[in-house]
Amino acid sequence: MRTRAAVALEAGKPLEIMEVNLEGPKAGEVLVEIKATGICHTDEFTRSGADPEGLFPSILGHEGAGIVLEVGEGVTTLKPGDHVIPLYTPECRECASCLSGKTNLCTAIRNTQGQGLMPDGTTRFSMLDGTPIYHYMGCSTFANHTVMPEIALAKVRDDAPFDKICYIGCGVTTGIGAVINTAGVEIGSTAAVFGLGGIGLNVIQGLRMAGADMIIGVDLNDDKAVMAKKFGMTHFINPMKAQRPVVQEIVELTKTERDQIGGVDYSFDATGNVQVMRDALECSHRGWGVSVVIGVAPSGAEISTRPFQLVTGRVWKGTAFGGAKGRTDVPKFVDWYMNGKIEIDPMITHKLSLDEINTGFDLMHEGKSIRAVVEY
Ligand code: NAD
Ligand code: AHE
Ligand code: ZN
Repeated sequence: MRTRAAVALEAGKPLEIMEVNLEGPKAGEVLVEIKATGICHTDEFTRSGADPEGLFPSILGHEGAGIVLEVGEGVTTLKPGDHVIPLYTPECRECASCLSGKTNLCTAIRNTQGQGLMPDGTTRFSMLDGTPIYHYMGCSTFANHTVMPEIALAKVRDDAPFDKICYIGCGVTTGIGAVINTAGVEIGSTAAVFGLGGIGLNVIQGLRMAGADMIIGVDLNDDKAVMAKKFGMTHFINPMKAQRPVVQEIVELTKTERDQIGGVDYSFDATGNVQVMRDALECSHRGWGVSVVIGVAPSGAEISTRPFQLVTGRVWKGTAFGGAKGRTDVPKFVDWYMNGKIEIDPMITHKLSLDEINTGFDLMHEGKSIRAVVEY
C-alpha cells in the first residue's frame, strides 16, 4: 500500500512529507493506522544527528496511538479494529530480560530495532523509487500507517481519545514511571526535577501522586514554571538567575533544623545534558539520595562525578520508558487517564497536521510547546 509520512532524509534537515510504499504485515506483525503522534525530544535528538544509532532515510516518531487494520500470520493477541499504542520497549514475555522480572528492557528484537529494521532484518517502508526507508525505535509513528511486531503493541480500551493517549506511548509513562518504578519515591519525600518539558512535567505529576512533600523544578526557561506549578511543583530555580550554583541552592533549600546536611531524597534529569546529570546527582542527599537519568545525551557525551559522591551513599540510576512493561502497564496508564487519576490534556499545547510537523520541532526549540501532537 501507499501511505503519507514525514521522512527524515538527512540529519539536521527538516522532515519531508511524501507518499511512501508500505509492505503488509509478515508473520508476527501488525499493520496499524496511526491516528495521532506526539513529538518527543528524542525524535529531535535523532533528527539532529546527535543519536549514535540515527539512520537516514528514516521515518521517526515513537509516541503514537492507532487502530489495527490487519494482522500477519500467527498473530493471536490482536485483531483488526483493536486500539493500540506502539511500544519502543516491547514486551515479549519470553526473553531472559522479561522473565527476570528485574527490568522492562525486553531484548527479543532490540538488535534489529536499533538497525532500523523489522525482526526479520528487512524494512517495510520504501520511497516510491524503491529506496528502502528505515524504521525508527520500532515504531515510525510519523507515518499514517506503520507495521509493527505484535509484541510491540499495547492493546488499550477503545473509548480513549487518540490525540491524548498517544502521549502515554512515551512522555507520560516515562515521567511517571521514573518516579514510581525506577526511583520508588515514598510519601513525604523531597525531590528535584531538572528540565520541565514533556518528560519533566510528568515526573512532577508522578511525584505528586507518590506524595512527595517538596518538589523543586529546575529549568532555564521561566515560562516552564507556570505549568509545572499546576502539576505540583512547590519551588522553582532558574540556574541562570540563581545567586549560587544550583546544587548549593537545592542543598540550602532542603536543610532543616534537624538536618543540616541538606539535599533531596530523589532527583531526576529530564534534559539530556551531562553537566545537569552531574548536578542532579550531587544535589541528592548524602547517604541515601537517588538520582535518575532520564535524558538521552548526544553521541560521545559522558557523565562524570567524584567517586566520593557514590562512596557517600548517593545512587545513580537510569530509566528507559519509566521502567514500564509496555503491554502490561500501558493499558493501566490509559485507564488512569480515563478515570482522572492522571492529567494529560493541559500538556498537549499544540495540535498539528502532518504537513505542519516541522512547526512542532520549531516550537520545541523555541521553548513554546510541551507536547505538540500531530493528528492524521
Ligand atoms: P523538552 O524539550 O520538552 O524539555 C526539555 C526541558 O529541559 C526544556 O524545558 C528545557 O528548557 C530544559 N533544559 C534544557 N537544558 C537545561 C539545563 N541546562 N538546565 C535546566 N533545564 C534545561 O524535552 P522532553 O521531551 O521533555 O525530553 C527530555 C529528555 O528526556 C530528552 O533528552 C529526551 O530525549 C529524553 N527522554 C528519555 C526517555 C527515556 O526513556 N529515558 C523518554 C523520553 C524522553
Ligand atoms: N539511540 C540512543 C539511545 C536513546 C535512548 O536511550 N532511548 C531510550 C528511549 S528515549 C524515548 O524518548 C531507550 O529506550 N533506551 C533503551 C534502548 O534500548 O534504546 C543512543 O545513545 O544510542
Ligand atoms: Zn520519547
